[in-house]
Amino acid sequence: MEALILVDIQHDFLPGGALAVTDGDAVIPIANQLQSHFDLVVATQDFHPENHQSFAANHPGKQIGNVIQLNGLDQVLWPNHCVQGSSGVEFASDLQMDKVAKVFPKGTDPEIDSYSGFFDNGHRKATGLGDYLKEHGVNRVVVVGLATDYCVKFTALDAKKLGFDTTVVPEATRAVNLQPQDFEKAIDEMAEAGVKIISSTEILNY
Ligand code: VGL
Ligand code: ZN
Repeated sequence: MEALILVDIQHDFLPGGALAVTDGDAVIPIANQLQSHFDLVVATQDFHPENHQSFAANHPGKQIGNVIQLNGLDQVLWPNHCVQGSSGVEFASDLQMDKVAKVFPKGTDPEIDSYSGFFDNGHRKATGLGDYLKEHGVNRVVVVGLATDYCVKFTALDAKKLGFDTTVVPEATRAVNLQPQDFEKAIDEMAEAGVKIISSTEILNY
């Protein structure tokens, strides 16, 4: 059983959004095309309360991009984004959602961030995605979405650690690139961890 994991394809990560990823909307048509090639499609949703401690605005005197210590973990400070109840938290309007069997919200605890779709950044609590995939007999996952250097990377690394045969399709991802090489670094880091890196054509032409 193969599952496609759509990571955080939400308004706030698209051009014009609160944490816009350059060219983020380019992932949508590929994500849509890929879906019919999978037994199961699931999505993760960055889903923060207004008082989330990853927001620079909740730390007077701190700037976006600063790194703080949050409950023992390094935390990059972001603009307010994907706030529950806001339009920015919604999935991209052009993203096909009818095949998505289940949505896994993450980042709901104000005290800890959650880049991975499987666990928070401290690996303290699971979202349920890992158990869900295993219950559905999934042994292989393909990860696409936003952003390559944060939520895609940590979702793929956790999938691999959990024992799934894990693939990332780079052209179906875009990076935040706080540093200019972060996209390439993220791809290299995933490859070194045993994540397969392939082109979407390898799936679409199969
Ligand atoms: C993400 C930064 C903060 C992501 C989420 O989806 O990659 N990045 N929250
Ligand atoms: Zn977030």
